[in-house]
Amino acid sequence: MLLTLLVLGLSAQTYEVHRAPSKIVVDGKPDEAAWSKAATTELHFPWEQAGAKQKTVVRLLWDDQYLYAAYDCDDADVVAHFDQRDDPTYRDDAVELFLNPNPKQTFYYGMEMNAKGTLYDYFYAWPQLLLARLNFIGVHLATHIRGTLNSTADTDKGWTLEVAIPWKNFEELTKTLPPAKGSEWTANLNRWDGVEPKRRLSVWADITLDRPSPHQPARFGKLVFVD
Ligand SMILES: [Ca+2]
Ligand SMILES: [Ca+2]
Repeated sequence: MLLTLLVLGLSAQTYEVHRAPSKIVVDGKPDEAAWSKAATTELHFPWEQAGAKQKTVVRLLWDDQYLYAAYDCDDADVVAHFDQRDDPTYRDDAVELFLNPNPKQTFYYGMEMNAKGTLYDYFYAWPQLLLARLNFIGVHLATHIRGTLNSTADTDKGWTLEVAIPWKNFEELTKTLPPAKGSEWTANLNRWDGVEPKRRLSVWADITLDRPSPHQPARFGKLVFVD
């Protein structure tokens, strides 16, 4: 029993999503006053992989229209090439947002976004079927590179990403949108950093697989929506 509690305690990530107190402009720079009201959380590195352990800080906010996310990625060499919707952006420098609005089941929505601001989105009827034909409607997404994209001639500082997702995109899994205060979704927040053969996955919720993978909805962390 004690061991079970310890294991659960170690795995349980919880993040309080605060309401944005003022307007956010989705321009790739999460520097609006509203972002200072968001809790910060840092991704971590459960697996041994090649490539540097570069820091990623994530923040989430919400308002009547949107769920917002901001990623701040330290990165000495920012690389991204894919530029079409539903391209395999996870092979570039990319961040991911996996969202399950109804944790009684294990289907979820995935968004994988590279440093160019290209979106690969899908509905994952876990584990049987990944439906990439699902395209979120009305998403605002932008990135800002602190350095030079796709140039190895210099040393970059990093990149940031802002995204705003209209609530209606989650209506297959919940009718309460925006979420009622105190309601709980589950999620994972991830980053693919670098390109093969030197690339590394960092995650928010450690999903305890032997191999690097962010997909394991039973092990996602918990988002709690608050004022
Ligand atoms: Ca902004
Ligand atoms: Ca899609």
